[in-house]
Amino acid sequence: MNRRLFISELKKEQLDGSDIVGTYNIISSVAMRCALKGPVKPRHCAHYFSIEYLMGRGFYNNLMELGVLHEASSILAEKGIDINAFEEVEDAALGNGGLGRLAACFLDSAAALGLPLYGYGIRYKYGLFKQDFENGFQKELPDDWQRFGDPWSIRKDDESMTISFADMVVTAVPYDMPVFGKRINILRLYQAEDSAEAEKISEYLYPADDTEEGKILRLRQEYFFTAAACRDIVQNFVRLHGTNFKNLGKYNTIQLNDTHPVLAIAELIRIMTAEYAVSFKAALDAVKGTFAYTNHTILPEALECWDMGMIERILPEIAQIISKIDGAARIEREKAGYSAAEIEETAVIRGDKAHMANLAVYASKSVNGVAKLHTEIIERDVFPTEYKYHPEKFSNKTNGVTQRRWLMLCNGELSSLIDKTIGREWRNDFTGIFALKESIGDIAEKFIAVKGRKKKQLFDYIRATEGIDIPDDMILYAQVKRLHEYKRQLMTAFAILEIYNKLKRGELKDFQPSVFLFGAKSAPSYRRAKAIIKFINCIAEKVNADEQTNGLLKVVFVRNYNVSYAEKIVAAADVSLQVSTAGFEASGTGNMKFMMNGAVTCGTLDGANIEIVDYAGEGNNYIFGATAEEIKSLSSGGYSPRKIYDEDEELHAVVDTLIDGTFDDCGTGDFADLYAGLLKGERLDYYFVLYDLNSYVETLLTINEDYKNRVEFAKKQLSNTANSAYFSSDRTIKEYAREIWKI
Ligand code: 26Q
Repeated sequence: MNRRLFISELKKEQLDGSDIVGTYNIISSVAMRCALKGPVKPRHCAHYFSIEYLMGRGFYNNLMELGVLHEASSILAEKGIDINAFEEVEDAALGNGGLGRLAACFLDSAAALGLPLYGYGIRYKYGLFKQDFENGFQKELPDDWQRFGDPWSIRKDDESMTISFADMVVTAVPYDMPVFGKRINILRLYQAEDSAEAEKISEYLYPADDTEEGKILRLRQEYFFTAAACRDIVQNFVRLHGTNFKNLGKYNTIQLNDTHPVLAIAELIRIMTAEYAVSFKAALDAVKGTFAYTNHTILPEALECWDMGMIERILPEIAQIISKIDGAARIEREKAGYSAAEIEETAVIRGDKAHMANLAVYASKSVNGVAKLHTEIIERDVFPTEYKYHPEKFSNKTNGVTQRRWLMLCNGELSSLIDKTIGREWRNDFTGIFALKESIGDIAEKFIAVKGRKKKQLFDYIRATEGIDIPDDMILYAQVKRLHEYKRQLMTAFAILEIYNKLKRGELKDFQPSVFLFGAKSAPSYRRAKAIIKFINCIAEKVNADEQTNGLLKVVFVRNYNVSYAEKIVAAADVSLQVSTAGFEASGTGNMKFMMNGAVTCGTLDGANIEIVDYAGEGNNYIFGATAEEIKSLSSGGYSPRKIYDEDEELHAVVDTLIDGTFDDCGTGDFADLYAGLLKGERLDYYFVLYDLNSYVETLLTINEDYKNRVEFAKKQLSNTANSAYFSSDRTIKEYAREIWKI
């Protein structure tokens, strides 16, 4: 981008410091105007289909990528405006967690590396709800992100498309959001228009699907954006290469971000057969060379199945094509020697349900997991038969995160310390960060000062937004991620209570003052997750008010955790809590952000934690708890949480706070339900909270002890930063580009 042009254009504008939103829109559009002379879509490219994109604030990141953040900041300062004032403009949260944030990191890396990757998704009117607490309970408020304007998108009316359902026709209007880097890629988000009914399709992210109506809406969403995107890709292909669809996959890969966009497979076949007179067989072959599928979760409840009857009603042609794919797969597999049971297990249609993961696995040229352990699990346990017959289709692509947002942008202080130590080359090629290893001893003191500064900034912010006072010198343990039972925020809550009780009894001499910080949103209908939020808020209230201990122990659950909050937290944290039940967290990506910023991981051998420890060394991290193998064998019988509860007094006492009146769930019965999940009824303590609790507490206390030697601890932290190159999404994207997309 032409910086001089940007400066002169921006200087011409009337900037009014009292109108922050107006000024935000002016600066953003000047930057867009100056930047948008990007390359057109090339012949050969990859497409990313995702129902979520968690982009975070575009403003600072885009100005940084365009190389004009500094210039904008000076021009504003001349006019008396602090560039940080734009933090009041909230970010668009068109996603709810790891899967959506991964999509955003991938787009960033591809643009930075100059690789053509085009994102497709939905332009939701409302993003993920805004979270407030009311008496400690989560309350959901609509996120009307467009009220600040949307200066980083361009509406493309002339490229609108008509999408047909059996009972309605809607217009898909694209909004193009440029992604800046070495090249400019585009994230194309479709908005549904034409009628009130149509508009509902792009109104909410994850509409409640506990009713038939909700399910249908979700089905419409999935079809809506994938159908528009497929047509866009086909039109482009035909323009460049004609109608020889044999070559479709040679020039295009469509990467499916989990199963939500899998209807695209049937739709692409529909377009070729119905609109270009291709035979079903040829269309199926073309599709098989085009799609690639990434699995992000092994939780059975997240493996999508659609009622065939419902698809028939809403999308009759698609239902027919899915049936034909199912038939073709059965014949093909019989010929290939699959047993009858194997054919059934891998079938696209099982009973009266379309099994979206099976469809994806069958019709894709590539299937991948997102961390080493996760890929092993999907090969061995989730898709064993397909792996047996087509091992060549499967591969691992360990996730990564973009160091541009998650280190350079969010932690300027650490970034300049790195510059001073090893020069600036790591900014262009992140593998260069490894050179830091040689100087860890020399810069440990300076690192301690940087951490201190980032903590102070965060604690000031928390004081202002949450009204909670945290002393600057506390050790910061952070657990920030979606709220889910398998992530075991409840286990951290129990661990805090054990530590609190020990402090009260005077058992912890020389305990270093510590704060436990949580950030998480719960799905609105997920009762137990919401109960855990309330429980932790109760603990926070009690612990923070206790004058005997509150100089030593604090607990804070921040409201409305989002990408922008994460940027502040990962930079400040000392200890990254990654304590999922082994075998359940596909990868995790928060763990990588903390690592880059020099936090030690306190975690289980799960997801990418395993690889983090491989790279940064066990001695620089804190691993505890059952392994995935142990969990698997315990799950198949013989685990008795009741026995643990009966035999361990301290554990017994903290679990009992759920039912003994210590805390008040306002008559909802939520706490008793959490208790029942652990000790009563079926599937007792399904996530092994009680099993791992003791070793967790021990590990937290070891960390606390080790922290006393500040310099030694800082060296461990720095070793994590120095060894984090592998966890850059630049590395991940290069692997996708080379091995799957062939771009
Ligand atoms: C499924 C069926 C019906 C309705 C909703 C869903 C649904 C929605 C969202 C299922 C899953 C998701 C989101 C999954 C997700 O965020 N997974 C995370 O992906 C990250 C990126 O690969 C990993 O790092 C995390 O480990 C994984 O949990």
